[in-house]
Formats: sequence, C-alpha cells, structure tokens
Amino acid sequence: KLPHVAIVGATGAVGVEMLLCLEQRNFQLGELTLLASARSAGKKMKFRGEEIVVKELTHDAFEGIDIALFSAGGGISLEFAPSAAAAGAVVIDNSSAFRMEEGVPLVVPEINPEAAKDRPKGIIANPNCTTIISLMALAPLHEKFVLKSVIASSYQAVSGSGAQGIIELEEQVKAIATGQEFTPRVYPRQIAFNVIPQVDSFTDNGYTKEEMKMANEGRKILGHDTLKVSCTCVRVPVYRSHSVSITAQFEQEPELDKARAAYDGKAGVHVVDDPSQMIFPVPLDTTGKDDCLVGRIRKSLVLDNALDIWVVGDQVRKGAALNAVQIAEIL
Ligand code: 2RA
Repeated sequence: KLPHVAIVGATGAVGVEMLLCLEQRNFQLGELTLLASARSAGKKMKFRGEEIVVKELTHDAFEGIDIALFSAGGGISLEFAPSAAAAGAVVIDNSSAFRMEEGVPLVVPEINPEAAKDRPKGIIANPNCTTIISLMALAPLHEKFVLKSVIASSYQAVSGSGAQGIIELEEQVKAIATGQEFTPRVYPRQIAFNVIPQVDSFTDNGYTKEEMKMANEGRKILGHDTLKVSCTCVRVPVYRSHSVSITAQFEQEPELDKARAAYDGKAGVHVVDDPSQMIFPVPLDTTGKDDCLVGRIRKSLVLDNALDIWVVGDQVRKGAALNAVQIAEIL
C-alpha cells in the first residue's frame, strides 16, 4: 500500500516547496492531504495536475496518515505532532520544536540516514536550514580529517522568514527605487541594501538562537559531542539561498587536493571553485536547485590544520523542503 502523506502548513513557503519536491521526485504516494490554518482552509493547490482543497488542521485530521510533513512553526508542531504520531503517522518536523529532544533523530539523509530508523516518539526532526547547508560542506571533510572546531558567518536569505520575508525585501526595494516611504515589518531594521546581524532572538550568552542551533544541531547530527562551533548569523537582502563562510579546524592536516577530492561522489554537494576564472558559488546559482555548492577552498592563514571554505544552498529547498522529503524517501 502506498503511503498516505499529509503536509501541515501546506500554503507556506516551505509547504509549497514540499509539494513541488514530492511532484518533481515522483514520490510514490497513495493519497495526499493538505492541512493549514482555518484562514487557509478551502484554498486549492495543484498536485500532479489535480486540484487538492486545503483542509483545516485539527487534532483528528491524521486518521490514516502514514507520513506527516510539518512546516507551520514550532507552536503548531508542539501542539499537533504528538496527535499525528498517536494516530500512527511518522512525523517529519521542519520546526525547531523537537530537534534537540532525546529520542528524536535529527537527520540529513546524505550524512546520518541511519538515525531516521530510531524514532521512539514517531517524530523525526529536520535540522535548521543553515545547519543543513553548512554540514553538507563540512561532513565530507569531517569524514576525511575529523572536525575539531568551526567558526562561521552566515549570509541568510529573507526566505528564511517565510513568504513575508520575501515580500518585505521586494516592497522595500520598490519603495526605495520610487522614493516611497516604508516601515520595516518583518525585521527590526531596513533589510534592502542593508545587512542585519540578528536571526531569531538573542540568548543570555550573547548569541542568537539561530547561532546556537548551528552549534547544538551540528554536534547531534555528526554525533560529535566535543565539536566546538562559534558562528554569527546575518540576514542579507537575498531572496532564497543561504551562504556560509566557514573556517574549519581538523585533527589531521587537510591537504587541499585531498579536501577537494573529499566531495567526489558525494550526493547533494559539489565543488565550484576556480578563482582564476572568477568561478565560485553565489546564491543565484543554487536558488531552486537541489545541490549545495562549495568554493573558495583554501588553507587558513590563522589556524593550523584548518580550511576556509564558502558554501551556498537553497534555504527553502535543501535547507527545508527537500531535506524533509528525502527523509520521507528513506522511510
Ligand atoms: C531563518 N533559519 O533563516 C531560519 C529559519 N528558517 O530565518
């Protein structure tokens, strides 16, 4: 029997991309149920040429569901994921609600697919987009040279704030171009032609929740409790792809040619790196695409046994929707 799949948050930026990924990857499913808030219920969405009416999310909406893809924010996941699991569905949750919970695997299919099998709560967590994109570049190097520490700065697309983030950037650019007034809504400051060194709220150690996600989730996914991570997450006026500048230190000397070769044959990531020809990854290269791209690979001038690298990936796709659908494919 082919699985009955539900998407919770089907009308959001990630939900829409999940639908697209299921279609484009010809995911074998028997039935598809789209769930969203009362406000969005009744909307019609297209899947494989058919129209599907979005239903209102309720606790008893999960009867007969085999796989429930959630992307409707942490509050909705906390409230409804247990009901979905209780109804027998495997929940793949894109929110941060359960990521660090004992007994909830945190999975990037190319890195720790086996973790998905051990899911006593019936919930599998999808990592944060910046973590996924960074680890797609770091995992092959970790395999070869054993990671010790990571110092990173991210350049995060406005799509990370959902459709509203994209609308905010678009509206501000138009307003500035035509000399109109505008008031920032989604971000604390103007995002057009600016950068904001805050993603998610600040914690009491001076880092934001987003920056601590990279550290905590990275250790859990790699099963590497002593990994040290320090990062600065920055919002930039880019629509859909996150970029991350990383200095990674290893136990062993990361020879450059061996470092490049570490990506050979690795699914979901490849090297785009020839500065002499001005070849390096930019956000526009990965938008709407599956793969993360790595470039600017060079020996650190500061730390021993360390590489500086640059990685770019589509935040909505590999950063969220595609990774969740790939976890469903493992099931
Ligand atoms: C962001 N990573 O970019 C967070 C959530 N998607 O805003």
